[in-house]
Amino acid sequence: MKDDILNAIETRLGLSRRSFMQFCAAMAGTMGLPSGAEAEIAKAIASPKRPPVIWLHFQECTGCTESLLRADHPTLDKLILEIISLDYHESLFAAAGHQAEAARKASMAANKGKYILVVEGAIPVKDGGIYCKIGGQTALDMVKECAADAAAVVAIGSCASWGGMPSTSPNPTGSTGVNEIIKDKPVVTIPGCPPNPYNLLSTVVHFLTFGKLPDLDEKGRPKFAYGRIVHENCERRAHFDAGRFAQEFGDEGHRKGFCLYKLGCKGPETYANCPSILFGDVGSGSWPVGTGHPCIGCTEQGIGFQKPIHALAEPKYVVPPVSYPRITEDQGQGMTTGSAALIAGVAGLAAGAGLALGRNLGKSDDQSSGKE
Ligand code: FSX
Ligand code: SF4
Ligand code: F3S
Repeated sequence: MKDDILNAIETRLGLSRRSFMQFCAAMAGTMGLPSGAEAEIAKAIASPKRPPVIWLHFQECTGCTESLLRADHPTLDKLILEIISLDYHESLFAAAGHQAEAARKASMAANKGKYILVVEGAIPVKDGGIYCKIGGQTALDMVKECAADAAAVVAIGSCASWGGMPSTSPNPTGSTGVNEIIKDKPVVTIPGCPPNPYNLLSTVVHFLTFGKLPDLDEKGRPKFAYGRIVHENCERRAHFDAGRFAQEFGDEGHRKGFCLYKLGCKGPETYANCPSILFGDVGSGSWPVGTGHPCIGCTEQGIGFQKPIHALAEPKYVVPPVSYPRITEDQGQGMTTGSAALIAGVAGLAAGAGLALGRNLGKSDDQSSGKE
């Protein structure tokens, strides 16, 4: 890149050239773009043009915004002030009441067809949407009004994507996601409770760089982030394949970092890139399974906040083996199922084979809990 552009970036973002190019490379990597794309991304971010963003809050806990505020390189405040123009955001606004609503309306009028609408939180539709109002307007009306002239609509978090926590059964307010309401334009969904901030940053940067949204799946999720199940990239996967499971919290298997499938891990039925990009910039292990808790499927409609946390997952396409081989077999000791059957066959003692098989299965369970 030209020196003058990099100099301008250093001044504007307060980032060294090296950190800036590292950030661009990280964004390109998150989106799975080919090498060289980081230069395109750098050029787009360097442009002084900043897309206006209107950010709405409905039924939620503000965890989406909080997790974004904890993002680093560059921090959200730099992103807000220098890469996008955040024209309306209830948690970060200094303005309040009528002033804030006037700023939203003014930005929408001045940037008709050009602004990005970000929605955080579910929208209650029962009883005409009366269960969530801002400035006297229902969330239902506000999202329709703001989406009408938006260039792109992004539903951030599981609440805005498909109802999330507020839609948990019996869903008394009829909470639902943005794409159930806005049907005339694509809605990008970035589920997660909270979602990984890099998936939003990457989506915005993709829009800035290429002038279009990234490839989406049938639920509106960017394929670069939700194309694989958690289980595929989990650091405990080798334990799953070898049949080594934690049986309960705090047991030996749990302390040894064995697979959490039997504690209800929903990684085998949940699409998300958590194990690949982690959270909070604090290094390896900084994601639910890395800290020893099963994935609860927070990104996945029908799993997170719907299935009991410790109920067993139904693996999408990874079926746990029915029996598990030992990693090493002790020479000349014990009896394998095969040899037991052979001996039993020779001696005509079918019942003996059944007994040996039972013992072996019991032993295998002990191994899986780390009680060997
Ligand atoms: Fe909270 Fe966001 Fe969860 Fe929902 O994240 S972290 S309840 S997805 O809308 O604020
Ligand atoms: Fe990881 Fe969970 Fe899969 Fe086990 S079941 S390998 S802990 S994602
Ligand atoms: Fe959520 Fe599971 Fe990732 S609980 S944060 S989808 S590991």
